[in-house]
Amino acid sequence: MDPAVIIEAIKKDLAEVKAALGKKTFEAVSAEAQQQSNLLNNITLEIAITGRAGAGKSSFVNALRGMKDKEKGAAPTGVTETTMVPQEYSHPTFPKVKIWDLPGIGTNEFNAEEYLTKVNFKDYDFFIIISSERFTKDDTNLALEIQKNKKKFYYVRSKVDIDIENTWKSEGISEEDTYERMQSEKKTLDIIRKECYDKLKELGESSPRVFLISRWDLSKYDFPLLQETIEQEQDKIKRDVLIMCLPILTKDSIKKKKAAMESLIWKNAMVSCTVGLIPLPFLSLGCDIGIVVWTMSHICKVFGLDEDSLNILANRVGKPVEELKSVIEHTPSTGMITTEFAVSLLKRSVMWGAITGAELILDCIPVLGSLYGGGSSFVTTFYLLKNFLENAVKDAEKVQAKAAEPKRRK
Ligand SMILES: Nc1nc2c(ncn2[C@@H]2O[C@H](COP(=O)(O)OP(=O)(O)OP(=O)(O)O)[C@@H](O)[C@H]2O)c(=O)[nH]1
Ligand SMILES: [Mg+2]
Repeated sequence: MDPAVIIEAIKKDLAEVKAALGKKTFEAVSAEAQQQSNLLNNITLEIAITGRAGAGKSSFVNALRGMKDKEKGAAPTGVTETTMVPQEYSHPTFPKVKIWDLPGIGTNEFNAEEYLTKVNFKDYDFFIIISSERFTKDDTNLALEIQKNKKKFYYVRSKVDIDIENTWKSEGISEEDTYERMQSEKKTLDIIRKECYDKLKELGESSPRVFLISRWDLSKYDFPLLQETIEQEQDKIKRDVLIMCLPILTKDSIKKKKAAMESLIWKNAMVSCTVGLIPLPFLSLGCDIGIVVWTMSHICKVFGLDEDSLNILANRVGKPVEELKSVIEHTPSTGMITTEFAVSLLKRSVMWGAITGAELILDCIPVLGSLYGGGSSFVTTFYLLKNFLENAVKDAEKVQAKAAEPKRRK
């Protein structure tokens, strides 16, 4: 590539970093980055799933974790499998994120207040109230009580796939009539939405919000909107945790994950060039390789490219995991992201630091002058992580496209 073009691209990136840096001092950014990494490693997010018996709570927990109902470790589901005490299920790759399968409400044994006390409502960040039919007084009483306790809740209407199928059958719309099916589906969803809205109004909700879902496909209906709404209503750090751990269901999820990671990588690149710095042999740069390794592994998990996430996705879409892995071009498997691997990438990335030159760096971001090598270590580390992220995004898109392909006929 033409060096002038490269220099322009670097200038643009550095200008973006400079804008993000704003008036913050380097110490402040460093503290922020460390705090962010610590929080991401340690923050807990407790999601409570509640609703009447049989509403689909346990099934929803399994869907969120990308699991089948009968799989080992899945929440037991079905008519005889009533959950009697809160059951905790960890997110498969971010274990500090917990999904709680709460006992069914409306058993007449407890009122809403007693129910919330019994399930230790203070422990949860927000509640999802599921119903597979009409919402009832039990649901709205519970919502009112949750609100009184200054927590957020979301009404979810489950099993809409059944309503849609039933309408197709009753209207005699065959599988071949795709257009008719689509129209009918839309009509059914509108009817359910209105029914839920009217019922909740009647029960005293002033401006009800209901999200329509099917446990069998979270990419359909209102689940992506529910995801988006919950994210918007969390504080910054919990929003980041949600963005990182929630499944990739739309192109938008990848975009959001990328933006969250972009804000993390430049900070981590800065920190890695100051804290616990070890000058690397044969490289005229110093950086804390541990931070670089952690950031790359984190990127893999966030984009579902680690072994566990790939297995879960393969399981969900019923394809061999090897088929999904076959389209990954750049991102190594998590076990391969070691210090040696990071050093080998740094060696390749070192040209960025060299091309940039101290003058250009200092011209763009003077504060970097205090770093090892007058900022060239930062540029090297930043470009390594930036490339890693760009590649992870491309790989994640390919994996999602592969997962979405119709299954091959045997
Ligand atoms: N078609 C369809 N079936 C669902 C959906 N969600 C749940 N089910 C089915 O509904 C039944 C009850 O689901 P569960 O998840 O066990 O319900 P629950 O709310 O946990 O029930 P309890 O623990 O007894 O209160 C199961 O047979 C599920 O397979 C859905 O979105 N679509
Ligand atoms: Mg259950």
